[in-house]
Amino acid sequence: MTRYIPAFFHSGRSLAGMLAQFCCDTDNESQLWPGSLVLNASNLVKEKKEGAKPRRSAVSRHRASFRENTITAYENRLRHYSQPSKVFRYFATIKMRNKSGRWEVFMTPSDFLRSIIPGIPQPEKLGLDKYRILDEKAATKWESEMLQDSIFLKLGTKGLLTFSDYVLLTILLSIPQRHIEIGFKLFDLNGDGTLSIHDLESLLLAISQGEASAMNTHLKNTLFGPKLNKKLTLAQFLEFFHELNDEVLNLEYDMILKDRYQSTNRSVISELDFAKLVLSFKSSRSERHQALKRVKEKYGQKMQGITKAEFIDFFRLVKELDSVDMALSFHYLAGADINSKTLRHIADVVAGVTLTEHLVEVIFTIFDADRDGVLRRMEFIKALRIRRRRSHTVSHHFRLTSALNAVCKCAWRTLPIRNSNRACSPYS
Ligand SMILES: [Ca+2]
Ligand SMILES: [Ca+2]
Repeated sequence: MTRYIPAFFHSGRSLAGMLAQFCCDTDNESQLWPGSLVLNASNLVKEKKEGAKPRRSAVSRHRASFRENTITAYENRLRHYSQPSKVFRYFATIKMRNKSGRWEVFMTPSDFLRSIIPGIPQPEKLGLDKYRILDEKAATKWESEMLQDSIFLKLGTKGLLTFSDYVLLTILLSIPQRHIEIGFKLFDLNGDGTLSIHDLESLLLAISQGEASAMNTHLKNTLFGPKLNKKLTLAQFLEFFHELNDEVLNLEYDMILKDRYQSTNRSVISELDFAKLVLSFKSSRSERHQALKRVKEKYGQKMQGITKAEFIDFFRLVKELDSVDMALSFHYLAGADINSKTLRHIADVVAGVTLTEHLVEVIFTIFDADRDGVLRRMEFIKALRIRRRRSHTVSHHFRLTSALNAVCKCAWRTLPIRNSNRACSPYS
């Protein structure tokens, strides 16, 4: 029965949104697209300001909070379990004509961040398949909220992301550097140390099982030049990879600050909010509850906060979780306990990050359930492994094994014994 509750609230939310729109909107144009907001150049600025308005409700505070918690839980599950195309359709907020004149859905950088950060609510009226429709004039006037040097602006002139961009970025944010290096070598089929746009296309088609194409991404011009004839070296790709990861972590921190503490002007996020974020996909409710209780007891009254630098260092460590797991298992095999000193040492050696004493203390408060100062490996790794995925995208729907199969198929087809020089496509 409980599994129908989110669907019920989601329907209620959509219905309420539509009713409100029909009752309040005097602009006839908006009725052309039921359930969507139609923007023209004159009301674009107003809508931009209203877009991120927090949810309001006339019902009692308790019911409003229950409703918001239910929607937040639903959105977190959607981020984690739904098909990438559905996640994209839920969090994307812009629909406009593309260069060939066809209507296409786009994500703004903020939409993209909301799609990967658990607990950040999607604005009202902009849920599944609900978009702001930009007419041609509004599309030309639309401006991204990103800073000039943002990596998102390099992806397209206005930082708008297509579905293929979304898939590619999600993959790049989910996998560790070591996997990028291996993938790069696997798809460098002629072995010259560079990737062409066609190699990247094969990689993306294979990983996304045909759902995303490098040809549809704005990223192709950034990586391969306007004529798409540039060859991409591993060093260039890694530079882009690090720049993207650092900027997204920076923006993620700022977005959490803005969402949680807009009224208080606080400059650091609390230990409790950090713990909620880290444990957002933890399957055991009671363990999550106990962990949050420990954090609340310890930092509820004397909050120091998690700085942006600590936040970025922690998630850099999470990204290298496979190597951390291996290092931890060596320690366990050797009979050594994982205390705070060992964890700091592993973080330094494996991910090149220096965890502050305060951050290590917070990590132990979250994960050390029996409070004996020693970390249980599997609990620590399991919870963070789920968090690292960013979304369900890479882990379940886009299988790296598909990519490896594609490489094997290509290698088989190009074997000299088969005496065939035909072009290799993983899907032919
Ligand atoms: Ca090559
Ligand atoms: Ca323990």
